[in-house]
Amino acid sequence: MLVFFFLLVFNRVCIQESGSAPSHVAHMFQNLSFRLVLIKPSILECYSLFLIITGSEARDHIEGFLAAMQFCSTVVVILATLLLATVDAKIYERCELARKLEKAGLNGFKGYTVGDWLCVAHYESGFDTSFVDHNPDGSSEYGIFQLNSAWWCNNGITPTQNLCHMDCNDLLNRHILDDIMCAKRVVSSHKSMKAWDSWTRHCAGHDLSEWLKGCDVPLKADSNYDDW
Ligand SMILES: [Ca+2]
Repeated sequence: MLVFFFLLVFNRVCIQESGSAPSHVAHMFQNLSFRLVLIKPSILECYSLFLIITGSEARDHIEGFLAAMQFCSTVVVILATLLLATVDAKIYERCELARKLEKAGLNGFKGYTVGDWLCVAHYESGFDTSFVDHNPDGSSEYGIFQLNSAWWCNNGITPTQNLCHMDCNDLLNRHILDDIMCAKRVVSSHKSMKAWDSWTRHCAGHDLSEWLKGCDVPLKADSNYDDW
C-alpha cells in the first residue's frame, strides 16, 4: 500500500512539475503508477482482508496468517512485474535510434526520412520505449511511437482492431523492430504521418536535418514504395 500511494503521489508531482513535456523520470513513474492502478483492486481486496482479519479476534488464527501471506505474495508479484518491465525498457539515444530506424528501412519509406521519425518519436515518447499515455476515450498509447490500443495492438482492455496483430506490451520493450513494422503499417494505412498529431504540429514542413546531426545517417527523402 505504501508503495502504491508513494507512486500515486509521485505521479501527481511529476505531472504538475513537468507540464506538457514530462521528463523521463516522470514517464517512468506515470507508467509504474498506472500499472498499479490496473491491479489496485486485487491489492485493496487482499489488504482489506488482511486488515480485517488481523484487526479482529482472528489475529492469531491461521486465516490471518494465510491472508498476510497472500498479501505479501501479491506485493512480490507486482514488484517483480514492475522490475521486469522497467529492466526490459530503454530510452534510446538519438543517433542509436536513427541507425536502427534506417536499418529497418524507414529512411525514405513512403517519402518520409529518418528525421521525420526521430522528430515524431521525440515528441511522442522522448525516445522512451516504456512510455504509456492514456486517452479520455479509454484507449491507451504505447511505446516509442505511441501506437493506439484501439487500432494497432491489443492490451486486453480496450476494444481493438489490432491491425498490427500484436500485444501492446510488446511495444514497451527495447526491441523496436516490431514497433517499426507497426508504424509502417500506420503510415501505409493513412498514406501519411498525419496519424501522429505531434508530427503535424512539430515536424511537418520543418528542416529535419538537425535531428540527424552527427549520426552518420543521410537525410533521404526519396520515395520508397517497396512492400515489406
Ligand atoms: Ca517492441
